[in-house]
Amino acid sequence: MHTSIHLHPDVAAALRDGEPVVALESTIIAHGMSYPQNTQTARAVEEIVRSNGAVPATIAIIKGKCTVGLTDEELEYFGQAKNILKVSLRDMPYVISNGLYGATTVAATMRIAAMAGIKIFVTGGIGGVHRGAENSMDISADLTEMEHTNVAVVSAGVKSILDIGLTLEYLETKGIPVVTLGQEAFPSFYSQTSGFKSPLTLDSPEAIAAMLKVKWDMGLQGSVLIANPVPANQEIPSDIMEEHIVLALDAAQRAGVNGKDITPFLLKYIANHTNGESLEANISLIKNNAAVGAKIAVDLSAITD
Ligand code: PSU
Ligand code: MN
Repeated sequence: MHTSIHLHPDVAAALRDGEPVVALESTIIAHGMSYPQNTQTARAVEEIVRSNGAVPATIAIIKGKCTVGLTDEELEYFGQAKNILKVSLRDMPYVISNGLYGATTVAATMRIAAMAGIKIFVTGGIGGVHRGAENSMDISADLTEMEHTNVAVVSAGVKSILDIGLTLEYLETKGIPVVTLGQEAFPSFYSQTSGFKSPLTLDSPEAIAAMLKVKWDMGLQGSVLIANPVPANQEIPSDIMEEHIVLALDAAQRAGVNGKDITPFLLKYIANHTNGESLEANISLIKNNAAVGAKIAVDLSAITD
């Protein structure tokens, strides 16, 4: 195994015994939510994974080591520390060679999960093709990573800060299956719908696990994007979100924000301008994803020999 990887003993034991493990990202802790909701949510999510029969493995880079499964103190540090670098794939060698701390995005978390042998990864929303990408060329490395790496991603769909239509096109081009749990509409994070139909629909975690097994058994490389709609009683309708998103994009442009800073800027702006309502939806959908991801991991390990 790669020398700069460190497994938490619980994670190492579960992987050795072929027990289900669920990877979780750390950018959402350091850059996606503010303190103390970030650490409270991260702990609650780990607990939900456990209560659904899998072992949680929150992934981050600690003093240059890819760390799979954080201690409670480490998790607290990521929640509180300022200036933790947001680490996507291109940032990994720099952060590791300099012995730094890094909060891993979907792309970096997937890569480290794959190095450790974890198949299922739970997050809130993935990065994708940004609105205006025809000029900015801003397409998240989450998508290119999903083309190559055999780790399935459980999300609440794609946030409409992105161009959802182009993101779905990109996923199709790269051969990445997109499957929504239990409904035909593709969800958009805060909302159960997006105006787009999901390319695929399956009705149970078990059916999704069966699809993952077939894909990887056939040697079809890459991820599957699993979309799990936000619970109905927590959803914010997409027309209301759209108003906030337009204002957030405008504020980002006026502030000259670009590159890796744009996604955290938009997330923060929206959280600050929706009176905590979006934060509540965010917390609820990630917990919901944790339960589904753990069930998929349990079902997948049951059919894996
Ligand atoms: N989208 C969300 N919530 C998030 C992110 C994206 O709805 O927290 C975070 C994830 O860590 C994702 C990253 O991998 O932002 C994407 O950043 P970028 O667009 O710079 O690739
Ligand atoms: Mn980008």
